[in-house]
Amino acid sequence: MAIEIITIPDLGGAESVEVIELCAAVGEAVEQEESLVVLESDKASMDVPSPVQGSVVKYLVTEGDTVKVGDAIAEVETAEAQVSAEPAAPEPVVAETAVEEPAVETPVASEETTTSEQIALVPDIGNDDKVELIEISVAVGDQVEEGETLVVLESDKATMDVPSTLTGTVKQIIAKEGDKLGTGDQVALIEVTRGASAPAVEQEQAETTPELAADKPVEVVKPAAVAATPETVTSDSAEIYAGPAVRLFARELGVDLSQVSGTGPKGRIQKDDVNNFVKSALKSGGNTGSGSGAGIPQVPAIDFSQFGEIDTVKLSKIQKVTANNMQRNWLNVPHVTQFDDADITDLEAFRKSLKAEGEKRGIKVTPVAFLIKAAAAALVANPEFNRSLAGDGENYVQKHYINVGMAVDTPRGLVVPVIKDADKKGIWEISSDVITMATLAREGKLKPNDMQGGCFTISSLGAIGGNGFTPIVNSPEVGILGVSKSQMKPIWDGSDFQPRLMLPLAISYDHRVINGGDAGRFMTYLVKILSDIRHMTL
Ligand code: CAO
Repeated sequence: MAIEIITIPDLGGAESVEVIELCAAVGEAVEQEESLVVLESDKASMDVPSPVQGSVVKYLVTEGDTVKVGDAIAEVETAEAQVSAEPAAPEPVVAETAVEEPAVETPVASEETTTSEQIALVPDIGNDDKVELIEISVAVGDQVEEGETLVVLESDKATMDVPSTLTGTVKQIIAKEGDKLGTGDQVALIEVTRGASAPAVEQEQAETTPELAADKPVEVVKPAAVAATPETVTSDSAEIYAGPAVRLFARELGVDLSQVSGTGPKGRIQKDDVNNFVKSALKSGGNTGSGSGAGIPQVPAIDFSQFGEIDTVKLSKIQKVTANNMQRNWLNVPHVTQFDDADITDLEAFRKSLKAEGEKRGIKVTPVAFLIKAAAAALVANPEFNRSLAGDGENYVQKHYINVGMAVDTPRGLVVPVIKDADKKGIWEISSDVITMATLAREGKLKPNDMQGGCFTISSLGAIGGNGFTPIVNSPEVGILGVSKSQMKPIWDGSDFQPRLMLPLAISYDHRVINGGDAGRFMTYLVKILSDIRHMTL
């Protein structure tokens, strides 16, 4: 048995084309010359036939992917060694070639060393979701060390480096930019060279089956489980089943294809579908773009270059998601924002008194840590803020756990890591969590799980400045605290003005779930415990 990696053959001049159909199911037998995938350029569709007979182990592309000559599209398991019928396709990949007289295609095993080709996989990324490959950090021929970054993945909320689990030379990059990868998916083929002291079992196996060297399966390196089926892609544009010509047509008309129903095979969107959509939108006076609908006029597209020099810069995925979420939350949530100042003179004195011990522990106690602790206490005391509206509009969900998110501004965009069980943690532990999460956020190494499960969010601009701002609720949470810069102010104590350090706070809340009275109580409680942190211990 051998695994053949099937690649895109010469496309007759087409640069890059779209995969519009996967023709066989995983596990299905394919004959030589039977179609594996259908591609579509802006001019024509073309079938990519399998150069071998076998069964499909895995597709390495999904519908909607853009591919070019030489890209790997599928793994096909063949019954015996076959020379690829497709001259442009690379030779079969061979693994663990501790063979004395290797076949021409197989890597060399000298007396001193054995060479094997192994596949580096995506390690555990913390959940079952597939995330987009946004950057390939190595090139074919590069020497990589174990732990060195092979590719970078980006989820809705964070980017993550995928380190190589192997040391060796990159022979082939199996994944490509735009692919959706999850734990266990294949990233790259690495040629690993080992010393002569290869394990006995490998030697023996190789000696007994030298003629099958080319038939041996590619060795898959940690973790063992490899995703066996192509996942449904989840990115907005990839979910849309339409060819590039139709996409271009839709772009020209300003049509958001996610709103168009396809009438072609398997729901594929055709040019007529776009035409009909525009006609019916014009008739009903609606809009055709990605605006919110509901009669909200769109901001017109403007060619700014007519006014001066400009650059157009692609938004990062996080920036796009943030933009969508902000618009969604702003339009869906009836916001009210309430303001107050907390007297943090004593709190700051206490925080500063912890400095020496903090240095010993290697932890900086930041103001945000106290705000998280105080918000957690306020959520316990005011459970209305620890609710979410249920999707049915008939119920709300009361949460009995307290997880507090903190907004962190990073070069890639805004992310909100979550401090879990903040009510059960002391200031040292919260401070340590804050530093860890903020560092991971800035390095783009947060895992999806680090950003899930929040009940309430804090957005602090205190280190930057400002008197106040109105934060947007991070729905489905119902409250968010905006913190501005503290200032010394003269505060009347009944007989004199006293210099007190006052911290401006703003709480925005979802008025569908929280009444003004609830918010007033929450804010008053928060101000009380920040002004006298002994209340936090009660
Ligand atoms: N008023 C006045 N000064 C403040 C302040 C406030 N509300 N909050 C923080 N500061 C001061 C701190 O005291 C600190 O000064 P010292 O070093 O002299 O103590 C300085 O500003 C820097 O603060 P920090 O960054 O150490 O602490 P933090 O509690 O503000 O934040 C952390 C901690 C890890 C969250 C932070 O480093 C960070 O990443 N902040 C990002 C905040 C952010 O991106 N906000 C964007 C929100 S967008 O919606």
